Amino acid sequence: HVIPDHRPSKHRLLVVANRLPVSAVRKGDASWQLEVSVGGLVSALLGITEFETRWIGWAGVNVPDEIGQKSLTEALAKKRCVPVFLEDNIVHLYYNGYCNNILWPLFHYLGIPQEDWLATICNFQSQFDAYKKANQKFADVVKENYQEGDVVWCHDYHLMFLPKCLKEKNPNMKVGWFLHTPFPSSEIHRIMPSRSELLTAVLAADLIGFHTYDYARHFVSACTRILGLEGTPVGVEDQGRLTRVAAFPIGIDSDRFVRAVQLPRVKNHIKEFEERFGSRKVMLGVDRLDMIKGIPQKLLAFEKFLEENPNWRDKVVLLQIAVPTRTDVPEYQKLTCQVHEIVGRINGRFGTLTSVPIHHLDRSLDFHALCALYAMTDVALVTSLRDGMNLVSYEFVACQASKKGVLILSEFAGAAQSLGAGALLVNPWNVTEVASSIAYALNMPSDEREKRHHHNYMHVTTHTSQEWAGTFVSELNDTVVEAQLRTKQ
Ligand code: ADQ
Repeated sequence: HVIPDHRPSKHRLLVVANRLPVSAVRKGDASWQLEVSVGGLVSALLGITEFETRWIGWAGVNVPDEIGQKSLTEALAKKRCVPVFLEDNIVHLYYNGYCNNILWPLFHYLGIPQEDWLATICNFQSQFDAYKKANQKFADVVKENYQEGDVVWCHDYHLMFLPKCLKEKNPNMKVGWFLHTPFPSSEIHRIMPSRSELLTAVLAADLIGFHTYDYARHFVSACTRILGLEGTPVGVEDQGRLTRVAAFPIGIDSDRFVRAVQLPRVKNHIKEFEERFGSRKVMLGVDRLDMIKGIPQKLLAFEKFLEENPNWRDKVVLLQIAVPTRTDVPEYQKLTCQVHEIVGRINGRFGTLTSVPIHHLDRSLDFHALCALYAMTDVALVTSLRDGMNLVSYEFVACQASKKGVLILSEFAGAAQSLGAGALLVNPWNVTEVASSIAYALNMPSDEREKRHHHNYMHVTTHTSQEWAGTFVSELNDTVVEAQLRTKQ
């Protein structure tokens, strides 16, 4: 049957995410410097014109005093942002502890970090309590800002309890939840002491979204196996109430990248890089320095490639740009050391007095330099051990209209399901396979490169972030309207 369109002209969309898209630095008692960060989610939501968007999230700073809280709230209001204030000890247990030490590694199949697994298990309950408390704080702020008819879109593993908190307060609120990481096999989710509570809490939402069909399927299996609920082709049913579960693969604001490579500023960067690397082929890795990105595995594969292909040694360079994250965590510090050690070894083995095979940078690049690198690269190497989607692979493709370079992509990144036909898919744990894919990519005939690039370019430029956000929000709206009609019948 046809669902009547009950959508009013300009409803508000409340986007709730752990971090606001703005970072705040305190300049004085009542003055703040705000810096907007243009991440994937921000540009995705810029494309939604049907709704008036407001953000609710943590500003990333501890503001214990009322004067500060009031002035920051006022400053952020001009950017359509509403802050959630969290005390330091809650942030420590909720964000560093439960979110990043437990959910992040488990959702990426890494298990509990080995170094402090005893402490993690002993502190589990206090971290979980802090997680629930933090989610409740987010819910309080949503409630204060909610107006009848608003659509509320909760994001990511930080806020799995939020749908429950929101629906308890207002069962009629339209609530959606989207996970940016993978949802693991139910066998992994089972490990979590809070496995049932988490699933039940998130099921309070009207619509649950994942990047891929596999993640959605894992989630439905977890609900059937752990909670004993019924999985249907469209979601999970609990005592007659249906929560819709579906795949909504994210994209990028491809126009922004396609246009950027035409800018004189970017063209100058490209020229500079081309002069610097001369006739050498350029391979590129751009990642946050995180365990899930498989940077050591990538380097080992490149080393094997150089070992097996002496003729390529002075003809190729790998640029690895790794932006540091969570630098205070020992596990991440260890990863940095490990990466530096491997880079040093490879450069020592295969470098010459005038050149080295790997340029490794521990930093982020500005947007224009990044686009220039994407545009002049011959082969991009994405070797995530697990990755919800991986937007770097999309950004690379969007910037390659003229070069038509090759994408080597991990089969464990969500992007493998959308760019798989154009990319060379690899298992990042198999360094021999990755090394031979590098050789294949560098030698690939131009007609094959063009065909593969065309496939990916069409995908990236049509499945954009704006389309992703628009589809999710309108499905959420329709899901609720449909459910209301069903209960009236
Ligand atoms: P991330 O794990 O951060 O995102 P990704 O999707 O690749 O991974 O996005 C990273 C973003 O940061 C890209 O826009 C990229 O340009 C930028 N970036 C990364 N390294 C950089 C560097 N060195 N310099 C400059 N910019 C850099 C999470 C999930 C992903 C999922 C996204 C979106 O882990 O799987 O695709 O959310 O849902």
